[in-house]
Amino acid sequence: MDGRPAADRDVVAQAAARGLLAAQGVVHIPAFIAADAARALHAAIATALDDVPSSDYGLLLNDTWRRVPALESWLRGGPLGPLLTALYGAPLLLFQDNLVWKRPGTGSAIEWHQDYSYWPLDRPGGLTAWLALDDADVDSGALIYAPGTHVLGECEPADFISGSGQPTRDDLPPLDLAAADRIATAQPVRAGDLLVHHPLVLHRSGPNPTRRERMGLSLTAIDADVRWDTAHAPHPFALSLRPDDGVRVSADPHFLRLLASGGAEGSPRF
Ligand SMILES: O=C(O)CCC(=O)C(=O)O
Repeated sequence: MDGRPAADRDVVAQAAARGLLAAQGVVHIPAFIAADAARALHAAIATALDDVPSSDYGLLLNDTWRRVPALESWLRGGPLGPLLTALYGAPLLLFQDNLVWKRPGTGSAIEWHQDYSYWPLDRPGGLTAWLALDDADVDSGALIYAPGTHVLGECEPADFISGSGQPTRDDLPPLDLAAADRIATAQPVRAGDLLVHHPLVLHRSGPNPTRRERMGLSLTAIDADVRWDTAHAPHPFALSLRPDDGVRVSADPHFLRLLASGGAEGSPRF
């Protein structure tokens, strides 16, 4: 304790988190939710998805929140909206989530990539929030970042899953994977921690050959001003929602608003 009132400490912590995000492209927020709450979300997701098959990458699923009521109510009334809005500084909506559940013995890595490469959107406006629903270290597939690489701008898309066939983009600079490897920094987490990263920061994660579970939920929060650009990247929403390019994504009620003030559980914690 530093003797300052709690509200002042929050302001200082928030400024520090924004500074880290701007400088490194990623900020780690330990114990964002209680470990028990993270375990409860893990259990609710596992129960809802018991019929969904895994691959050698584990169980990867888009828009998990639409199948798991406990997750939906956490997103609507929990602390995520307030925190992300405070970090980003403008209204956000939840574009999608991507569950990455690396069960024990998951053999494949997720390769270096920038998240924006896979968004059918006109700009990298927004943040990715990655919620740890298990403890994870580098042996069990924790995220690994190349800090600061968000300032390089958009690079050529990479197949973050081998063979996923991302279209090539000769107009963009190649990813410098050797440089990323040199500065690679693993980010171990405990269940309930949150990582928030810039859509252009390079990151990857290894396999999980351990006997431990490693469930993480990657949440794409986008600026309410971002518009559709389906030529930017292939995405299932292009087929299911058939959006018109140039229109604001926020015009579609399909997407959840991430509110700056949540419910009883919803005050931001830095
Ligand atoms: O959870 C993982 O292993 C990968 C997540 C990821 O690449 C992301 O959140 O953008």
